[in-house]
Amino acid sequence: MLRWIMHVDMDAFFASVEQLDNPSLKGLPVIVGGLSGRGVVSTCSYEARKFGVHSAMPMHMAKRLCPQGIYIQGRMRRYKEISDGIMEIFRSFSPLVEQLSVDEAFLDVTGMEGLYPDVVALGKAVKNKIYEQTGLHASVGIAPNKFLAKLASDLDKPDGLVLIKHETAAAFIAPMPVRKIFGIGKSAEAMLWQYGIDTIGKIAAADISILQKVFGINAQAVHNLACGIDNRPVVNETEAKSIGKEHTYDKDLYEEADLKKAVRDLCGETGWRLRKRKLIGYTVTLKVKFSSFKIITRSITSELPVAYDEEIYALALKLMQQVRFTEGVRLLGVSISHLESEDAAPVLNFNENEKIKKRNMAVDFLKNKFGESIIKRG
Ligand code: TTP
Ligand code: MG
Repeated sequence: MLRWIMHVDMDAFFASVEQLDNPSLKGLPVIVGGLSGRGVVSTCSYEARKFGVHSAMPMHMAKRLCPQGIYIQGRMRRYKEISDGIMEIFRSFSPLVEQLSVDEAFLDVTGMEGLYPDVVALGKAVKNKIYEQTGLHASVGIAPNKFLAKLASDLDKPDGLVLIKHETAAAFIAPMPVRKIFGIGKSAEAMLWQYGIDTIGKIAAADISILQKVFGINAQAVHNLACGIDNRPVVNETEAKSIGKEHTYDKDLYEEADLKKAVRDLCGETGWRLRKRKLIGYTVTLKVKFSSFKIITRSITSELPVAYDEEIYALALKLMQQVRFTEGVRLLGVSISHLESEDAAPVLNFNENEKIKKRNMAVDFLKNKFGESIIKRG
């Protein structure tokens, strides 16, 4: 049976949701992102892209390029809500769905084309169902594997549907620039150019020893991709749905200062575990077990992705304010959920804070090197 993988990616996702919720914005250049001083563009409608505006661009630059644009502060909670509905639709088509980010997923649809005239009809059915249930457009790529499917979904955006066939896959990608291979960035591209390699086809034809100079131990994997080969399976979300840390104290805690310090340490450990797995999260949960063994939990969902200790602690503090500490505390727990891959969620640059990032990176380095308990906040 031929393997078929589908990659679905929503078009101009955050901006399209804003246009959906406020139809008077349809057809207009809509720019979504952080509107504060150092905010950046999360995304923009295709109308705004004509002005050169794009994701990750500083907001002030976007305003210069497109002064007539409509600028909207991102509303992550709303996007998540719609995203959950879309993922549900995917699961109605295939039991094997791997969510990559808020607006994209892989579906393993092997064998399912039997229920439709062909795989393209299946792709159309997915697109139609998304549109009927949400009013939003998606682009679909269908191919023998993940790499090709993701590449395909991007080729005919917006509202696209591209099929890459097994027998023609390698020839189809051969003329494409090397940067189309996930993981090949500017520096690898420049090194490849030194060897006269500027297309995927030339990587496929290159000597493995040359590729080793550029990609080290990943040379074979890159070569495979260039040949259109990618055996990675689509994996269901068996991954932990939340990450966190809890601790039972030798003596019950009573003092506010002690409670805060304990929560702060738990946030540090949670953040570290999160970043070690290259994840970000949106929902922070605080668990408190009192002397009487009564347990309460409080959660808060952030509009912005959270990855750093300080960000987690700021939310945990808000949760502490919602709890009435009328007796001693035996146990505290902090966890974070609604997780996403750090790469798949470039939304981090909503409000990038370089200082916080650098400090966390330094702490993580030491913890990775010397173990988790090396650093606690003074
Ligand atoms: P993308 O799928 O990369 O972009 P998009 O859906 O807006 O546009 P298209 O797919 O049609 O090219 O990202 C999905 C959402 O993630 C996007 O709507 C906003 C958010 N995002 C950021 O916040 N920052 C970024 O740098 C990127 C690339 C996306
Ligand atoms: Mg998208």
